[in-house]
Amino acid sequence: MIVRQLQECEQTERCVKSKTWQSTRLLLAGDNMGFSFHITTIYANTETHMHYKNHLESVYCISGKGEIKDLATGETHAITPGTIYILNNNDKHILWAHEELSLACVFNPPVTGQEVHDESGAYPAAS
Ligand code: 9YT
Repeated sequence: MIVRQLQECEQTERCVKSKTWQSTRLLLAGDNMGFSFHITTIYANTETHMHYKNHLESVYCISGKGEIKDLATGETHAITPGTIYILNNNDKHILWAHEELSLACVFNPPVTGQEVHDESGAYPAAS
């Protein structure tokens, strides 16, 4: 069994910071669970372009207010507490945080630890 605490992990290299977000990776590839689990904060009044070509991701909104645009269809969806969006087609998207967003994110395959977006909004493929 593995037991970890968000507030403790935030003080370690599990907490990765980028321009528009920070993410604490509570569960990583090295834990051999087949997925990774992160608590992500998206800073208020930001726009993040993402395209996880090498990963599937599910994102559950714990708190805050935002909006997501599916760039394949042009559709936008409100993100509010209780919303989950599931990038089952490696969907290219834009995420706006109208208020600070707290999100629970699951990646398959799991990320290894220090990934930040490349210029296309992706993380490298698992080796
Ligand atoms: C929602 C999203 O993908 N935000 C970017 C950070 C990502 N959740 C991560 O690496 O934890």
